[in-house]
Amino acid sequence: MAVIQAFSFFLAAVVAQSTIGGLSGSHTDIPRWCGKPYQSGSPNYDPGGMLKPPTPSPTPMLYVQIEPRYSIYDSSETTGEFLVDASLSYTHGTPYRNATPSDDGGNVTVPFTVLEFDIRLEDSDQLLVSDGVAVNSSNNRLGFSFGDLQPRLTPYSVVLYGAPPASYANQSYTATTELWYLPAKNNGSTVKVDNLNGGLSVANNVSDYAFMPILPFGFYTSCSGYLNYSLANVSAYKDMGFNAINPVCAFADGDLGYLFDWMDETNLWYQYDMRGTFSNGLNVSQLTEQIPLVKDRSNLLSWYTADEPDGWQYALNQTRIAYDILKQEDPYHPTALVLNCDNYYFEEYSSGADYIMEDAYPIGIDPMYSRPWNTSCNETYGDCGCDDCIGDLRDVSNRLDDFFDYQLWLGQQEKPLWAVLQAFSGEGYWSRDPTPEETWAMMVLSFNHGAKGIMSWTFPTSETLGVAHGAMAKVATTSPVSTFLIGVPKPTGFSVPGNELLDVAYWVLDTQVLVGIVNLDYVAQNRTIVIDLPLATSSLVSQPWGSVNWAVGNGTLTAHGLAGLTTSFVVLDM
Ligand SMILES: *[C@@H]1O[C@H](CO)[C@@H](O)[C@H](O)[C@H]1NC(C)=O
Ligand SMILES: *[C@@H]1O[C@H](CO)[C@@H](O)[C@H](O)[C@H]1NC(C)=O
Ligand SMILES: *[C@@H]1O[C@H](CO)[C@@H](O)[C@H](O)[C@H]1NC(C)=O
Ligand SMILES: *[C@@H]1O[C@H](CO)[C@@H](O)[C@H](O)[C@H]1NC(C)=O
Ligand SMILES: *[C@@H]1O[C@H](CO)[C@@H](O)[C@H](O)[C@H]1NC(C)=O
Ligand SMILES: *[C@@H]1O[C@H](CO)[C@@H](O)[C@H](O)[C@H]1NC(C)=O
Ligand SMILES: *[C@@H]1O[C@H](CO)[C@@H](O)[C@H](O)[C@H]1NC(C)=O
Ligand SMILES: *[C@@H]1O[C@H](CO)[C@@H](O)[C@H](O)[C@H]1NC(C)=O
Ligand SMILES: *[C@@H]1O[C@H](CO)[C@@H](O)[C@H](O)[C@H]1NC(C)=O
Ligand SMILES: *[C@@H]1O[C@H](CO)[C@@H](O)[C@H](O)[C@H]1NC(C)=O
Ligand SMILES: *[C@@H]1O[C@H](CO)[C@@H](O)[C@H](O)[C@H]1NC(C)=O
Ligand SMILES: CC(=O)N[C@H]1CO[C@H](CO)[C@@H](O)[C@@H]1O
Repeated sequence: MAVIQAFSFFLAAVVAQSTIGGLSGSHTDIPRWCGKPYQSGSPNYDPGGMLKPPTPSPTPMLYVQIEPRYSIYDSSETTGEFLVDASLSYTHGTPYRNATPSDDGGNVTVPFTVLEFDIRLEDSDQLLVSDGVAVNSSNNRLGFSFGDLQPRLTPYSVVLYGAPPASYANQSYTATTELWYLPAKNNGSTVKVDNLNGGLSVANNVSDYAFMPILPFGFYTSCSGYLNYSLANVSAYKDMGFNAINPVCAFADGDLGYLFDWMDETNLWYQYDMRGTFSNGLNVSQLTEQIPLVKDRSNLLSWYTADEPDGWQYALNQTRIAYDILKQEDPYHPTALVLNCDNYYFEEYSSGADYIMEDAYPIGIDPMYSRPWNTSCNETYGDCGCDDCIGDLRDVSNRLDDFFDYQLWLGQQEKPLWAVLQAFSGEGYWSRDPTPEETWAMMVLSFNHGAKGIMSWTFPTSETLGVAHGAMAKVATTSPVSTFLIGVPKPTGFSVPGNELLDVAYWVLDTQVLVGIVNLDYVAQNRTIVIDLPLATSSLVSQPWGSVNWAVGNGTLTAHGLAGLTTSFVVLDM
């Protein structure tokens, strides 16, 4: 995180010796962040590790993918779902011909518009689903029953065999995935990732082990400067509106059981932070020691392994090694990490996470010139505190967009993204704190660009920023807003012609739509602003966030003037 980055000169040298392997070989002795030399006088060179969009093929391919709706199921559940994609893609998949022999002897061809398939357990060949989906459709939900499937602590391998319907069809497609069907627990917690909508679903003693969807919202929080004092401090944090926390301490730091007991007692969901202990180089003995101390606690939300592994240039396999150990020792919880770099070995580092966090901190930086190190910053050189940033609120949404693009380029099933927002300043890079208005703008931008959780750096922050975060947390984690944010796969963003500084996105659920609006202009506009929604709408239901005097027409939102940095969430009937 930021605080550690200040010491990156000292530590990078240590890291270089102990853990770097295979990274741009001969430059490992130069202090670097995100692979870029940042000390004045260091030579400039290509840091490597940069993803580029794949070259499109001239004709579309059929890209068939399958994954379970939830990262895990347990034996308290009798039915599950698979998500099946049959997308036409110019970058991934296998050859597709939009013609398939007809059933009528095979001489005549008909268009290939439906993919029929069986989904089976690989080992036993047991049939789970037999169905079909339209070619070029995605996120199709296919229900199935667990029947007499044995719950177990290892995943089942699942395979999909697909083809056009006709019996003479000569095109075929396969896709594989893993299905976890675990014995239900009656202690601790069980947490699953919703692979369709991106939220988490949690079960523990408070819910009587029933799964409840949550949108996690909170802070990385100091243990020695706040959490270790009292249960009252933990309750006070929760009462501010937060449902989640990342205490920046671990059992390896001392006997902190009482502190985790307090969070269990208040039902505050924690990311268990092993930034300093998940791996000493590639020695994982501290990781394996900590797992049994934490895995059966009632508010364990997730395992947090690497803090900015890309910034530190940890060994490329380090996050995945920890991930595999965690899955084996505790399949009941997801694993997360935060990436600090814009585009540095994204695939390798993110392979160790079930959801990926980004921490672009744009407020008060000089994106062109590194004040702490007296160098310029560009794509290959320098550390300006926010990698490849423009020093604008949109650095946050750009980073989320980039991480979604990288996953698309890699042909991966999308992992949820969370935003780590700036609630601090200093360390030479950041000349000031964000204001509350900038904070809310970064939050709505994050949601508008698909973030499914917020975990800001760091608490205690200023009283003003603590209150600002709590105010949004109360709205974003409760209905109606949370119902949309984690009840829909991804918001649809669109631009408003003539108002390029408006960031607008919407989420449709049944007969209502949530619209998120951010005015990125710092200056008030004294003119009529009309947002044309690409949907028919009838009336305003509520404005859970903001106080814009919106007039609602059929498919339009109209405001006579907007204050600088206005943010608003409105719910409309369709
Ligand atoms: C991980 O990478 C390091 C450095 O590249 C290498 O020495 C080590 O053998 C790798 N470990 C595994 C388990 O692949
Ligand atoms: C980036 O900055 C370094 C150091 O000033 C310089 O050598 C290099 O040419 C610059 N690269 C680009 C792409 O501007
Ligand atoms: C298919 O074509 C072959 C050769 O042209 C022909 O002999 C056969 O009768 C045709 N079958 C049908 C069902 O039209
Ligand atoms: C496939 O669907 C996408 C959008 O979902 C659309 O943009 C594209 O044109 C479709 N491709 C074909 C070949 O129909
Ligand atoms: C599949 O069948 C079509 C029509 O009968 C034929 O043109 C095509 O070459 C065949 N493709 C393969 C891969 O056999
Ligand atoms: C929690 O339950 C699991 C099995 O359901 C059991 O293996 C484990 O020992 C229990 N842990 C505690 C701390 O009771
Ligand atoms: C919390 O930790 C700090 C730093 O280690 C220590 O000074 C303080 O006494 C601790 N507070 C309590 C109540 O344990
Ligand atoms: C849940 O269990 C924790 C201990 O793990 C306990 O502190 C808490 O009071 C329990 N909550 C309820 C509602 O039973
Ligand atoms: C791994 O680290 C632990 C301390 O965390 C140390 O006791 C142990 O000797 C190390 N193992 C190896 C093989 O270096
Ligand atoms: C905004 O515009 C209206 C009409 O053009 C004008 O009457 C009003 O004084 C303006 N307000 C500000 C704050 O400029
Ligand atoms: C709203 O607009 C849509 C077209 O955008 C139209 O189809 C619909 O009939 C309109 N509804 C009303 C109530 O005017
Ligand atoms: C919000 C809150 O209760 N903060 C308290 C945390 O603990 C310290 C030390 O006891 C108090 O000074 C804070 O007021």
